[in-house]
Amino acid sequence: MPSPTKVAQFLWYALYRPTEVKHIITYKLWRDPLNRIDQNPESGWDREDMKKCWAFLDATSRSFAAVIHELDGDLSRVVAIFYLVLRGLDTVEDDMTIPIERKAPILENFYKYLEQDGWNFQESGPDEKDRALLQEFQHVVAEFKRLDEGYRTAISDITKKMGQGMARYAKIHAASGGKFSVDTLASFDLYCHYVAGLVGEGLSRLFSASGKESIYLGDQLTLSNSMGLMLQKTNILRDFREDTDEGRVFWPAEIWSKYASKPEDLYRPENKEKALWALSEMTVDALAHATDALDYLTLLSNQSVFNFCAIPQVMAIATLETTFMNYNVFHRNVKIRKGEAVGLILGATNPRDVAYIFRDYARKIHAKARANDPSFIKIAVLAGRIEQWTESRYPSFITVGQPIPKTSDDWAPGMDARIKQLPGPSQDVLDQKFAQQQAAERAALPQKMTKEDYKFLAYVMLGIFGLVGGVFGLSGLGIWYFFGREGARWGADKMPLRTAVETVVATARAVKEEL
Ligand code: D61
Ligand code: MG
Repeated sequence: MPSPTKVAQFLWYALYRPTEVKHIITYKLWRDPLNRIDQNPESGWDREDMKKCWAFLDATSRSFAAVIHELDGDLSRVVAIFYLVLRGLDTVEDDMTIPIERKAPILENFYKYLEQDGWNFQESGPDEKDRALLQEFQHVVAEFKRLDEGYRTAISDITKKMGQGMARYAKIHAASGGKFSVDTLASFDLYCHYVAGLVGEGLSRLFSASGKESIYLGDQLTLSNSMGLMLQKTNILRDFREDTDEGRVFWPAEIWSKYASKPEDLYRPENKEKALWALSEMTVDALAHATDALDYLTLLSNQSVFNFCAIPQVMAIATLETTFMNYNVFHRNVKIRKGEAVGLILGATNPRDVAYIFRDYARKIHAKARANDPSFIKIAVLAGRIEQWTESRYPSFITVGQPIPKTSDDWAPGMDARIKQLPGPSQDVLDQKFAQQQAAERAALPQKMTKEDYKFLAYVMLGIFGLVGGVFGLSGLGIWYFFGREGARWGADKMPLRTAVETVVATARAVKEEL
């Protein structure tokens, strides 16, 4: 039974965010998962080791477990193992109780432990949240060994590279006296490449190896890297307070040192505006990967892989929007609302809708930017870049279910003015159009004479005959009158017509001679 305060809170939520509450209800009642591991014969659900691994996945991953469960075929199991291997590695990296002399070699050799039957690790600090995973890591090793060779090499390669990168940064951190390790933006990119960009690279290789995605996806290193960087940079931005409280600073010094002499100074109320400008710079740095992420998503063809990749990305951009210009980031954990998250899960199903989600959040970020923010122009440019990406691939003047305007000639009043700027139709198209017009006109003519038409024709003919008959009749009457009757008057008898003519001619001659 939910408590009265919970019920009241929910009613309040329903009143102020009805769409989000609708999403929660839709999600709970109607959304069927694409796949369920307990119904997927390739999930390894029937093996003890794998059952343990599935339990570890749910225990260690708050955000990725659900989407990994829904991957098609063997991918759910392969990606779950990949996740657990790297989560184990990361648990060593994050553990501040392990001295660097011990930590660095464990990180560097971690990929070798994947080949050692029964390997596990008992030295995690007591407060390490995922220490149980390392304590029983032999189950992950056992399942890793059951994977096909193609999968194993991808996971092993990535674990090796990530371990080396983590060791390198852990050493820098230790040498700095345990304060921070990332100075420049370039170094920040490299750190994020090691811990998250490589995950993107590994996942792309696993997708290719599964045959469910193009074999070329595994070679898309830049785009895969950006997928990871967008997620990792958003996490680092959001977790500023939590991380600094634990004595680790992931924000690059190049950013925070412009606004404070030590990161903790950003908490102080008198530095509020400076803190927000530092946050803006972090937002710019993360948002710069957004269009790469959109590009990556357009390359995918499997629905379960798409959901798996797209959902974390839309969560990230939504997080960037909630944290932007939000001073709470410096005091507590800022999270997106549940209804918002659920709405994103329901909506992120295809590249076009994901692009629209990105565009809408980019607009909100842009709208929140202040003109006195040193990053103001950069924010505007990045928002514009997302806007342009979306508009050029999914033009707003093309409507689903309508014919696609191809030439300036397809424009009609009420349509988008940009259609007028399309190239004009070719001569062939014009000729074809003309022929069509003619055919249409011909087809529009009446095919049979009606009664009315015959009546009209009859009147016209009657008129013509009447006229012609009248002319002939009158001429005949004239001739008869002049020659017939006059002749009779001139002579004794009725004069024949020929004599009449001869008489006229003779008379004319006589007159001429007379003159
Ligand atoms: C598509 C789909 C998911 C993707 C992707 C592409 C590209 C990259 C990533 C996921 C990885 C993004 C990592 C973002 C979260 N950051 C962390 O968890 C930090 O640890 C980084 C090192 C371990 C990475 C383990 C991992 C994470 C997600 C995965 C995965 C492996 C394998 C498959 C799928 C997703 C962060 O952890 C803090 C924490 O312990 O909570 C840290 O230590 O900085
Ligand atoms: Mg870590």
